[in-house]
Amino acid sequence: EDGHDLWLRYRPLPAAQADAARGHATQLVAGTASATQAVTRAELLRGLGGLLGHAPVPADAVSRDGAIVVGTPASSPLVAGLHLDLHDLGREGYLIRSVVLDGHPATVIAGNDDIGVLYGAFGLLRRLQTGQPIDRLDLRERPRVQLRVLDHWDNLDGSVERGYAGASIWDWWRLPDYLPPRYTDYARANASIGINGTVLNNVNADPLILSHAYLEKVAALAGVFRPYGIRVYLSVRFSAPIEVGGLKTADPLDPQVQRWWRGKADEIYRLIPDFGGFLVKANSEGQPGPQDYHRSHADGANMLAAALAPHGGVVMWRAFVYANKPGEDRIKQAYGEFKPLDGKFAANVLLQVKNGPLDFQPREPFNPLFGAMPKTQLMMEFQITKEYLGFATHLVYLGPLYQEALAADTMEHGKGSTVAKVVDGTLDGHALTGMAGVANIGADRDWCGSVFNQANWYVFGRLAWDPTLSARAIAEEWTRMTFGNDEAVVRPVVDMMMGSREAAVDYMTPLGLAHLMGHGHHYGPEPWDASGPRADWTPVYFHRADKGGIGFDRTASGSDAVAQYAPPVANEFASLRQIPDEYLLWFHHVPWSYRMRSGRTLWDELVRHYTQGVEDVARMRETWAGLKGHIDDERYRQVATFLAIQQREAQWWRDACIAYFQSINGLPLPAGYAPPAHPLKYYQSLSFKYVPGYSAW
Ligand code: BDP
Repeated sequence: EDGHDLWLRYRPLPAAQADAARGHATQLVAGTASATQAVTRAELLRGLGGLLGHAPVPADAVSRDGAIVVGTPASSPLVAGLHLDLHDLGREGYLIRSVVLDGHPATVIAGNDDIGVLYGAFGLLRRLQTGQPIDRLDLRERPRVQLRVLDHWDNLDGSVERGYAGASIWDWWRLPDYLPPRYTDYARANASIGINGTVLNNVNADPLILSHAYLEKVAALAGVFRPYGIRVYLSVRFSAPIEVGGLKTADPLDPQVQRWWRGKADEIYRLIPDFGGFLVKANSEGQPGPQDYHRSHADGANMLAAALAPHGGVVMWRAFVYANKPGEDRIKQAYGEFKPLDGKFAANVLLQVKNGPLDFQPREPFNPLFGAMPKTQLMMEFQITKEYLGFATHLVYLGPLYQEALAADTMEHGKGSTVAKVVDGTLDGHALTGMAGVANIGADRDWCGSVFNQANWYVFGRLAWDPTLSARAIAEEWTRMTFGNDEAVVRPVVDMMMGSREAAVDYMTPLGLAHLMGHGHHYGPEPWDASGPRADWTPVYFHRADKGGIGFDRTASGSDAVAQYAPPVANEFASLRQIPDEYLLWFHHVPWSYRMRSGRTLWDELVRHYTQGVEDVARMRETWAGLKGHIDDERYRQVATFLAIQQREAQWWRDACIAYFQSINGLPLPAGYAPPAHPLKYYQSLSFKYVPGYSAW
């Protein structure tokens, strides 16, 4: 049990359940005319064989009770003969129904297209894996979001930006010739949760990816992924016409530049007819972009979109921009840049917006661009890799973070105008919709650096399929698929997962604090850091602690970032009486003696939260220790070890932050709270070269 099988382990079900299900999986009537049909059939044989002890017998017709019949009306006369109502399922939806065929009870998995049927096969397997019966079924499913995409921040040298699970899984050296099974397993895993796109390379893009030699490698990967309904996309560098094309400019209004991109798109589509499109980070953190030529983001995006449009490709243009403007609140800048461009983007452009206005912090309010650009197709960008949440080792289930962002109410058209409805296009009637997650996948045996990190890949996919699903329900699904259906395991593990994100917020950045982590590497606490090169990369810029108080005044008396939200939201955030505690210091600078709802002072409350975070991790450890014997040794020990690391580092976060804030406010700790283990100097002396040096002093 090294985690390699992810949630597709297909270990034998308990005898009673397997016995009950076997009668409903006696035969498998499934075509192999297309590659997708073939992998669907193979997955069902593999999954049912594993779960039930023996696989159903492949057959051409239903000759006994309990057959599973799989296909589309076009691929299967049996399915066609059932005259199922498939019209509202789209291309990717599916139906699973218990029917009677030729006098025999059977189960049909049907869709309008092979890919919907594959999703249905995974849906049926998931039911079994999660301990549910497979008789008397009548399920209909279709994705609510069109583009469900992983963004790999993988570099062509094999490293992964913000990757904590080993090197890149793309072996550019041996591509396009060698295609190890791992690529297929990657595609299976993604298809099992409905992911239908992958951006192979880092947003800080190397222009070389657009060279013909690399495009052939990309085409080989696309060939592996195609049967699983996954399209490939590439991050492109805006200045590629210069670097790869030898032109003197990358000005989007220059006809030569436009021609170059059109030619490049044609070349790509000759190699990859179903290529997805481009992801672009432009004029952001030093990347080139249209503004280098005094053109707008829309000019840049639309020029690329025009090159892709004849082939059906899209541009995912990132809204993560913040120029180095001293004095201007960093979190306001993307809105300032993009809001005026609402309605100016071509039909095949999506604006890819991070969930919060800063940068994937443990907690942020929702990004005010959601709800502010009704004439633009906004797609969500979440981070799955835990850049700001403890890298590989900390157990932080991101479901609650995603759900919080998706459920946030923009109030754009009154109550119920949730971010989820912006993302699924229903709020403003957009057809082209998307959700991206920055992948946490690497070459480690377990793909994600820890077993629990796999849950974050899983929950991202499930929420991209349906942003209204609950984080808890998905955690339970994943737990059952990953650790089995032993109720003594499921409940405690799910509870532990569900509490884990709040624990991390508490020991890192409670009450609306953000960006207190170490410079560059983003690991561990450095709230004191005020070093260059940019003020808005430093913790002191964000927490603004001084003798008088702490927090960033973003009300009208400060940066007025609240004004970027619809009035009811702005009013709530601006009001000290109304603002939820969890966003307090994000929007307000308040005195240390400020009286919180709890009756405690802000300082006491802050200390309480930091301490709570550490205690919660201690409890997670106890929970896990209680599962010893219920979980195989290998995975048990890895998680136990990682939780011990997490507890030590939660303590480090708490102590370093408390020691620092205390050095500023000079206040005593509230009664009953232990002082930091070391003086502030100790925490400040820790270095981070290659690995965290907290034990080095
Ligand atoms: C930041 C990461 C940086 C990314 C950037 C981005 O630290 O590595 O390049 O986001 O999203 O969070 O472009």
